[in-house]
Amino acid sequence: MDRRVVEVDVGRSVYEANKRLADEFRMLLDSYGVRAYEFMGSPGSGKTSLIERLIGIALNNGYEASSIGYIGGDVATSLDTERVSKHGVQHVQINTGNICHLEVPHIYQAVEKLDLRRLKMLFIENVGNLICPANFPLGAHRRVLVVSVAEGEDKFVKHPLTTRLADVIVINKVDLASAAYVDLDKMERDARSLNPRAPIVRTSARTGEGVDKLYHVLLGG
Ligand SMILES: Nc1nc2c(ncn2[C@@H]2O[C@H](COP(=O)(O)OP(=O)(O)OP(=O)(O)O)[C@@H](O)[C@H]2O)c(=O)[nH]1
Ligand SMILES: [Mg+2]
Repeated sequence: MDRRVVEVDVGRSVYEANKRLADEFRMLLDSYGVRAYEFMGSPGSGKTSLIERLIGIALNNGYEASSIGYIGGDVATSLDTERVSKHGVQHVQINTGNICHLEVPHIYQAVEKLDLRRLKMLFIENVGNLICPANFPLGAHRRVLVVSVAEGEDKFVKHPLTTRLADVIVINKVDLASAAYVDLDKMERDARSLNPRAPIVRTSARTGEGVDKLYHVLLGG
């Protein structure tokens, strides 16, 4: 390794304790028959926009609004929850203050405000951050990583841990790919080299391209 590069090793006990809590929360969800999807990604990558699109598809497919839940994590504001609440779904905003990711205790507080007995599908939007959420799984059945082309071509290789841990990888804002001079095939190859198992879906939350495919990947797997 280049001697000028320093790698930081954080103690494992915090991560392990969180993982145990996440497993317990997953069991709670399973006991109510709820499927949960966690969305991680940089600020502005399109997490809320994609969730809104997916909610729209679920409603068109016959899901009742009350059977869909949304927990939005943000440092401040309830802007995302206000957007999502327009679809009539159950919703809770969590403001983390200066914490850069959600943790399981946040989610327990949030679900107290949801009617779990009615829920079938729960979207959890983590705080916009490509680093911190990775080590703190929340117990969702699928962890969805959203990277937009506007962030640059290199985000997967610069964030290998988050890329490896994702169950589904989304390359969003493909409508802007040529304007951003991004090679989508190269992005996909980079993601695939780090994570051979996760489906990779190209989407535009603006035009709707690829969102049906994402919906089926999430519900199918
Ligand atoms: N052109 C284009 N714009 C998009 C797309 N997806 C989202 N946007 C826009 O990008 C901006 C950020 O989208 P959000 O959905 O709020 O992003 P986010 O990841 O939820 O952001 P945070 O919650 O702040 O982390 C908004 O102006 C969206 O309209 C897309 O596929 N194409
Ligand atoms: Mg958002």
